Amino acid sequence: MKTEKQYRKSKSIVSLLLCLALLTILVNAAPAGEVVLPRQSNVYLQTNGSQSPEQDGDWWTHETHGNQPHLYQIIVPSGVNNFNLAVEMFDPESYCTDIYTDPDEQKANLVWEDTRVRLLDSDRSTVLYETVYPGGSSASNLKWVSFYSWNVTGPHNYYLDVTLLAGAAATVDDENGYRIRVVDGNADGNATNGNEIGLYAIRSAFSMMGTGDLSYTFASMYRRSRRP
Ligand SMILES: [Ca+2]
Ligand SMILES: [Ca+2]
Ligand SMILES: [Ca+2]
Ligand SMILES: [Ca+2]
Repeated sequence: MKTEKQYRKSKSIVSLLLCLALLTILVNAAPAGEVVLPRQSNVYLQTNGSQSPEQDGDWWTHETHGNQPHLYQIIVPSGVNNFNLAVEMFDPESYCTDIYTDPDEQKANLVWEDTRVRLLDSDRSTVLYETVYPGGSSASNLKWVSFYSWNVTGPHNYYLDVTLLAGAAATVDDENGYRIRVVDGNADGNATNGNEIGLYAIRSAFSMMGTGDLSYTFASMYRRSRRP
């Protein structure tokens, strides 16, 4: 078993966080309309507890800075009619048994915290569904699991927010890596006619896993506000 010192040293080598301040498009060109966020295999989304180490780079969730949950957007465009939208998550819980393949980190309080994922309506506040993935549970560890599926009609925007929850220990400092996917974002079978369901990161951070020189490529979409 690795000592805590070894653990921290290993993680400092393999992980690099990049905060997103802009709406970022990460649409995957995977078969059958699958849309995965993020699309590169050695990169995870990573939501950190509000008291996680500041130097790990998650401005959005830190209690003295953004102090907000990570936020993702699902855009259902016009032309989608009563389509069953299924969202799945990879490794949504905070629990790690292999520091070289799993980006989850327990950090200094040595307690695994729970992670809450909520589906919000277009107003970003009405909660349509939520589930809590228990910290320290192997049920979803390093595997895809269903989050939720529901019927959608466009145009309509949905949101997902992800938050580490403080448990009995009060401190919440885990760093939870995961992925999100829309199982099939191509409601009409035509992948190029502009009505594909999209999955986007609005507030998030990334964790890059691997050794040596690491890189990640992504595209950003800037929304120009209309002049009055
Ligand atoms: Ca895990
Ligand atoms: Ca913890
Ligand atoms: Ca995880
Ligand atoms: Ca289509």
